[in-house]
Amino acid sequence: MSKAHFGLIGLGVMGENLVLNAERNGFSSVVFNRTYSKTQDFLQGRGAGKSIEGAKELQDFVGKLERPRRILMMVKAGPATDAVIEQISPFLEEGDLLIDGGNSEFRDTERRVKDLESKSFGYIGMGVSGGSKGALEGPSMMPGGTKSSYEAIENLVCKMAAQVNDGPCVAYIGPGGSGHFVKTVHNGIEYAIEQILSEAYDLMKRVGGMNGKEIADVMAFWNNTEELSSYLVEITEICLRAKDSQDGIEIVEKIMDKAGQKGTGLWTVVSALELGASVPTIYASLNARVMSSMKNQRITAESIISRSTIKPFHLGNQKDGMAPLMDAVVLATIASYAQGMELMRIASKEFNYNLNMPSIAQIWKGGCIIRSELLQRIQDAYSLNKELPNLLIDPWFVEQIERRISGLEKIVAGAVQSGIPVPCLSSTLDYINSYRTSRLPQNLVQAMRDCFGSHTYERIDKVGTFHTNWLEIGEKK
Ligand code: NBP
Repeated sequence: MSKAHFGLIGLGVMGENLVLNAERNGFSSVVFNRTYSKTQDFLQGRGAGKSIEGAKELQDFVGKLERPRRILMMVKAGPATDAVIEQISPFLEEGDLLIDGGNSEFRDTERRVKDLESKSFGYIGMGVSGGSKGALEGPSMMPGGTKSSYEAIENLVCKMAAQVNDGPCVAYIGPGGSGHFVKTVHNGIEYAIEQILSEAYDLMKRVGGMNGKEIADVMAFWNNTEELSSYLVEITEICLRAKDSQDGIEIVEKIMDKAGQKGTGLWTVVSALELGASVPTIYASLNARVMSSMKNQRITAESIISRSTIKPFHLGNQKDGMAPLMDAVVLATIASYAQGMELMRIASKEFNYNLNMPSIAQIWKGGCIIRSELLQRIQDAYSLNKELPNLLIDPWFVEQIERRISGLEKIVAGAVQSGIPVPCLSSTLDYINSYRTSRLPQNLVQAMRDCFGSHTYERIDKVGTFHTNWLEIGEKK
């Protein structure tokens, strides 16, 4: 019997769809799942009548694959991934390749690449984005590891990936854990855009008094513009239109206002802090989730600390897509991408990833959760200038800032006066204002640090490191 082209471990939401995708693209497959009943259910259900067979034991699974073996693991990140690697390793032979498609922490991937390659196996850490539908129809994939390992799966992943005008949404990212690093940043940007759209919804609801249908109409308008046309705006409209079949009430209004933040969003912010990258809009979205989960405390605090009353202010007209609010959402979305790209640029230097920024923008244009028309502009900006320090200074983005900043200012000011939290919108304004200010007040921070701790400081009028005996020369009234 001929051996199968491709093996998949982990028949969860993603694994099931990815193996159907591979099979549809001409790769006969073998599947393995820890709980065998799931394998049986799959083979009798969605996998029936296809070039997919199952295996109950890992040894049998490995034996059914052509060499060098290409095995995709789609299991929970962390100890589960290590457990699978440990269990399958005794059955692998030189040149066989393991691909981790889960949301692994990039340092775990660095370790696994080294470990597996020292045993003459190949190892690819591959971020996969697109949810269950993307996994089936064509996801965006971010594979990192040794180039020769990538070449062994290039044909497979290029066929499985989403396709856009200039090619498949997959490309070699770089060595080690770079693929998972890029996926982590992708998810950080995803957190931010979700929060930005939620803040816009909150303002339209609480200040504008708009209902779900009216807000959904605005999302539809935004989705027809170059600046905001995106998968996340599209699904926001869909979510807002969904009604409970029992009572006709919008389902969104019945959902508990708590969101978790473990994993990739957290890792994005931790990496940014470690690398000295400024990502305030992304951080604000993470913190918004932390605050959201403190539901009981918020309920208590609302009855203790009196809140500002809502003072109506102009969010815009529905027929022109709530122009000032749209300005604010566009700039916060741009800031989220800019911060993510900046974080990757810094990480690329620090970890020698040699990331190709236009290529990353290209593979995010289709299949993934943050796909948007804006990514074409981002790709163009980095194609024009591979060393661009920040997207905000590319001419097209400068024009956006100049055209829209007064809208962002008005929206943030109005929200502040009404006591409505807009963490992503307000931190975007601070981000842009800080970035376009050549002299910030950190001169005083440096003076204080030198005053209490002799930390020294640099001067703008002479070269060197200086210390002042502040208590002697400074005057106190
Ligand atoms: P699911 O939660 O649907 O499935 C998890 C799979 O992991 C199951 O097949 C489960 O086997 C297996 N597994 C676990 Br849990 N512990 C295991 C262990 N110790 N040994 C062997 N197998 C184990 O996950 P999913 O949503 O398909 O996600 C899979 C990976 O892809 C995760 O890393 C996730 O973060 C990532 N991801 C998910 C999405 C998404 O939209 N869902 C998108 C992108 C990436 P069992 O059946 O025996 O429990």
